[in-house]
Amino acid sequence: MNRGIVGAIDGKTICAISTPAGIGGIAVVRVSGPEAISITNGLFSRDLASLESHRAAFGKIIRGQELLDECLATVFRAPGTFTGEDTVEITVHGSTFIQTELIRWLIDAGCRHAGPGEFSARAFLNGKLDLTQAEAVGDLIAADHAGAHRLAMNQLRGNFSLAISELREGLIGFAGLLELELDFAEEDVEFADRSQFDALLADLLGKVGTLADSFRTGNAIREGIPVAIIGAPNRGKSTLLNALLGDERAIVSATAGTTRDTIEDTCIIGGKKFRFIDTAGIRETTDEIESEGIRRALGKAQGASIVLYLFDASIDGETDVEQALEAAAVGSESQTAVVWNKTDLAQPPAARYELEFPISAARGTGIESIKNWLSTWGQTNQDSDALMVTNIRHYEALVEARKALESSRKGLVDGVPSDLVASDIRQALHHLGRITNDIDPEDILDHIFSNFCIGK
Ligand SMILES: Nc1nc2c(ncn2[C@@H]2O[C@H](COP(=O)(O)OP(=O)(O)OP(=O)(O)O)[C@@H](O)[C@H]2O)c(=O)[nH]1
Ligand SMILES: [Mg+2]
Repeated sequence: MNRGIVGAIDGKTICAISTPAGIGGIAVVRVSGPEAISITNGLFSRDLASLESHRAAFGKIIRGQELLDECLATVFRAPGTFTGEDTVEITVHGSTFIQTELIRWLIDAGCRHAGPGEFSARAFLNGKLDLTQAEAVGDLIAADHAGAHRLAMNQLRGNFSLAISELREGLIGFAGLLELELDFAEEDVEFADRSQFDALLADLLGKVGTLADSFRTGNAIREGIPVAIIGAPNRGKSTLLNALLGDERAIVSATAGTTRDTIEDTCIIGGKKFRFIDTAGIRETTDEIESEGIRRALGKAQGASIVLYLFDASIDGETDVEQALEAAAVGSESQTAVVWNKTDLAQPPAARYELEFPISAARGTGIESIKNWLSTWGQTNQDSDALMVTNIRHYEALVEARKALESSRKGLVDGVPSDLVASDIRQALHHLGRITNDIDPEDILDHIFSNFCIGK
């Protein structure tokens, strides 16, 4: 039977290389578990057993007559460690031979090789992190730009968990009163004030809704905010893509219909990652390949957070811009900017839309103002650090909690029996609890930790 990571946690001392695979100046091997200090001690030239917690000792890795490396061993004593167990971090020279040999020596001495995410899973099981924080460790390591880093850090510091537990606490009190009513069902009393309850549910629904709705933005910030560049052929879409990326990524030519497939690439602007998507020029065509390209272009426009719709100032002056935007049926959740290109050849018509950028993609003028505008995307007016949901598991739980809250609110209005309302409230509590600390069935935990890599 396939035992998952959580099921496989056996109280044994584990070891793994925690730095990336390959050669480096140094590498860190982590050992965690009840025998972490004694096992490492058996391979180390100096006495680690007497070393204070959070202290490092410089020494040699030695087995019998065999000298493997000179290294630093840092001792962390339970419970004040990441995993909550005794831990030793051995910093060796980063040769692949030394790293794998050290792991082999540790295993010979009684360690087990850690499973993926097992250090974090142990931290969770020992109550050092709640689930959202354990997940944030993974996100923090994966963050490759400031936006993703800030979201992960916020979550790691427990801000998200705090918001969820506040929501739960609000509900728990009322749930208790409702349950009490059930105990006194014979007497037909109401302990829970219905109008207060309705106000509480309305407030919670607002908060849960805001969090759930932040997923689209939060996820885009983490993965790269999708920006589709669309317009008729030859408007300079590929030239704009290249200008935004600062790279000759796409082929540019005076032939209409140059770009067939969509071309995507990311770059970081103002600490946020953007995923720019250059697309095939939209026009009536009988060419099968081009038609497919146009179909994909329109699809990308619909899935994008931002659409840059390009017009050519030298030929589109009379074009019905509104109709073109409508025909592209840009998704209601995308923000569209009208971009007038080739302003080196002609002046664009007087601005009529909320967002218009006059540019010359070929000369690079106006590109900065597009970038400045992009870098403000996703910022709420009040607080640029507003909590955002970035994890699909959290999003799903919030959506379920919202459903249960809506149903209990409706139940109150319709005067359904208290036990049904109470059952909806319990559902809402269950879904909120799932996000942070409810001990879920093992398979869910396994699913979460198996997305980690070994050594985490
Ligand atoms: N004068 C001028 N020419 C430009 C500008 N931007 C692009 N062009 C030219 O316009 C032509 C079309 O540019 P592309 O970037 O290939 O246009 P596109 O929208 O990607 O075209 P398709 O892929 O065919 O849909 C090329 O000859 C570019 O050099 C500009 O700002 N000024
Ligand atoms: Mg093109």
